[in-house]
Amino acid sequence: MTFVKPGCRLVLLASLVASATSLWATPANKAALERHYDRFLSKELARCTTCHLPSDNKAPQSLDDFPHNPFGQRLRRLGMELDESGRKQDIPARLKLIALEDADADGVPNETEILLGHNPGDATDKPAAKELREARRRKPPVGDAIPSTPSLRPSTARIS
Ligand SMILES: [Ca+2]
Repeated sequence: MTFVKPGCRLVLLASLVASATSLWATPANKAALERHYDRFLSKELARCTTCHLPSDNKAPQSLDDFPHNPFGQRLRRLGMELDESGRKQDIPARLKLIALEDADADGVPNETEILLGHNPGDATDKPAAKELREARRRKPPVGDAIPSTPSLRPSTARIS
């Protein structure tokens, strides 16, 4: 049996907790995304690939084996910025802050893409012009939490 000094045990325990936290962060963030958009989130977006690039790695060792797509990178970077400034940096707060941004530069705001079932981190997946026209015509249901977000209000939506 290997002897580990008490001080080293604490460091070892801290590093194990830190690595476990980073491994569990993605499922927690995915769950937060699902809670935030609730029934407005399509099944296709209730997946890791909403924030991460697809991977064929069957034996991942860390989150580095699952790089972020542009949307995931933006969420991650914003979380670090908010944390450094001591502001609330949970997933709902971050999603609201980048709702009108266009992470994948496909011309459609992040939240518009999400609500129309398209990946905000994949420029090859974006709503067709017809979907955007129909979305502009729809009035948000009264009393729903999600339609109160600015990107769904016809006067503030930046759908082109
Ligand atoms: Ca997209």
